[in-house]
Amino acid sequence: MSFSVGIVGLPNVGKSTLFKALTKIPVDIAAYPFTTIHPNVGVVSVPDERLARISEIIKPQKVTPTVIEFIDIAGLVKGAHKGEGLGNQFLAHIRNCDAISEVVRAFEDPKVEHVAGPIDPERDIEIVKVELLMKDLETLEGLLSKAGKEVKSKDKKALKKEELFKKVRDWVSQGKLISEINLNDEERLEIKEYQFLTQKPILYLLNTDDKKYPTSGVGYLGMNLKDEVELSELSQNETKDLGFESQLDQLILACYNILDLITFYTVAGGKETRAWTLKRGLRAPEAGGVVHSDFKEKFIRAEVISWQKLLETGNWKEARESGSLKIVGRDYIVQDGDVIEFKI
Ligand SMILES: Nc1nc2c(ncn2[C@@H]2O[C@H](COP(=O)(O)OP(=O)(O)OP(=O)(O)O)[C@@H](O)[C@H]2O)c(=O)[nH]1
Ligand SMILES: [Mg+2]
Repeated sequence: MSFSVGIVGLPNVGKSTLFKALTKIPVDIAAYPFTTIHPNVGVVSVPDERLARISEIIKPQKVTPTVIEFIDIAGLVKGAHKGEGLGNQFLAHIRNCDAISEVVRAFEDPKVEHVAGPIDPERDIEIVKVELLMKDLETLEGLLSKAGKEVKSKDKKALKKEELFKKVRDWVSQGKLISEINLNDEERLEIKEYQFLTQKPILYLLNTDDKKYPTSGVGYLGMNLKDEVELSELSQNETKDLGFESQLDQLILACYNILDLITFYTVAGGKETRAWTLKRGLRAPEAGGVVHSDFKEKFIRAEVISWQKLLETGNWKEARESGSLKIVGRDYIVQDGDVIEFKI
């Protein structure tokens, strides 16, 4: 299972252009709004210097990076939550994603219509924010009316849940994203199952060729997607001379980071070095489950070494013999960069 990032934004801002640059999948890109109707789905390898370094010493037959999924979703417009434009359907697609990468248009081009009027990134961000909030509000009202019925049966748990829904509803109706509301861990977990749109982490991507915008900041990257897609069609040799540095890797890693993911590695007895993705804070059997369902169910113990330590010792056998491999049990919390061998 991979984690997914939904590419979200107004029509004609460059969402499919980004998707194509990332995945190389030939999708429809055109200068009219609502070119994309059904979502495009593709997976992208996560760039990983550490995997390359580990592979240099293990020398496996095969090297497999971990992946992240991108979903190019139909453009949304003001009033989408009430059915404007392509309406509500795309909101369901956003619901299924783990994070959002919002493409914001800052490029000027008279040939490419902008449905909201003149170029104005801040206004566009606000439009999308309001739509996502309105959708969450609608979901919360639905949950509250359902909870109201359950509360009549005087169930303590139901009562507590209703209180939580009310608290969240009040904040959302004041324009606060659910990810920004001050909730404790228990509350956060409690509402997680409802997959609220504004509880998902967001990375803003400003699509611009204007040097007045900085290329990165907190929660945002600036890049020119038209250049990126053109560059992605060239071979490595051709791009070398252009002196253009792609920022796609930076974008993939930024998405990885907002999802709070870590990477661990397996070496399969030297046959294949492979990177895997795990939610931060999970334990060894869960990591095993990512590799193979048996590794979770029949987990006994695991041998673990950090990737740096493995490089220092030189190879797996050496690491074992010198006592650098740690033997860990079910409770071990997997760390970013661990190289693991599961024992079942
Ligand atoms: N000048 C310029 N044009 C761009 C840039 N990025 C995308 N475009 C053009 O803008 C138009 C729309 O791009 P798409 O990638 O199809 O936009 P979209 O957001 O997927 O649009 P919808 O699917 O309709 O919601 C195309 O003609 C692209 O070539 C850019 O950075 N500069
Ligand atoms: Mg599109």
